[in-house]
Amino acid sequence: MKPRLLQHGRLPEQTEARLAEHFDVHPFWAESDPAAYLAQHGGEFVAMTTRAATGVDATMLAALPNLRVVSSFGVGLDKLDLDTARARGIAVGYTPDVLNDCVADTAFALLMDAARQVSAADRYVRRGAWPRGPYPLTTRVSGKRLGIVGMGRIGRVIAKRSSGFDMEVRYFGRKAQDGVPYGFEPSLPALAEWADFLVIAASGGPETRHLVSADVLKALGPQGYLINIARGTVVDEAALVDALANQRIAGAGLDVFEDEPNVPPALFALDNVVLLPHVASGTHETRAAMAGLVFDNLQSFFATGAVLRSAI
Ligand code: 8YV
Repeated sequence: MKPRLLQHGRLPEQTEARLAEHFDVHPFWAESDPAAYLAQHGGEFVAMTTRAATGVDATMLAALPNLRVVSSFGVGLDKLDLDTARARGIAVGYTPDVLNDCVADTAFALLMDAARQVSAADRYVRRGAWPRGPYPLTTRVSGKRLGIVGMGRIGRVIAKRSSGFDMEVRYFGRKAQDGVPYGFEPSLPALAEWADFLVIAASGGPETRHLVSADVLKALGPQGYLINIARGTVVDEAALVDALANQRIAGAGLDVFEDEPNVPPALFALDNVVLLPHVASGTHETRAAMAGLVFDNLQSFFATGAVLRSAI
């Protein structure tokens, strides 16, 4: 008999087909009354899939008394109740590393766009403004100072990308990392003051909530740019909107927001901010690799008792 699996959130089509071959899958994302369904059927499930942005909270875990394994699509753990999973001996798999390159690429796309105003200049051409005069000058990227908040797997790849732009790199985090050839700055305001570009690559969750405060933005200053490919919660979004609207920082490139998919409307009219709909890992290649790992984590769990990439 195939193990019963609760699918929380859609996955790429081929992965859903592959899961259906090996598991007795219930498409929970299609339920009109999810709580009522879980109250009646929660005890049937031994496995579940979810997505980093969807997660699984304490209430849902309590409604799944026989759950043995969660396999999450994504690297973020801020929406997964790992403490409850650990206490109950539930294995949790996730998909780190396979997305590092594309997320770092997107950080650089945002950085280049914010500084050189690629999107704003494109809008300028499209609205027929060019014949009325040249586009204003923008800001050089090469040779500038890059501050990275969170020198983890993704932060390291962003730092590596920056060597092609001859940038000097320093970073802030919980502690200095062994084997990292960049300067550690133990104070975030000091890093922001030093940096021309401050890139957020830290995990989300309560520990990093509003780490980038109004004071940090003030330290970044009117010549500084903020790039966020991590989680919207790491930045005090109201303070960021205010800083952008009043040119207290030069600009920003944002892939993530505090209340996705809702973006503060005050940002829509501003040309000094580039807005993306949380797509940093969204390439065919990377999403296929992430989906493959969602499946492989489950298969490994049922073959060996352990997921390949454990979040716990
Ligand atoms: C995913 C992400 O697109 O991996 C993560 O944590 O934020 C993205 O790669 C998304 O969260 C999957 O639901």
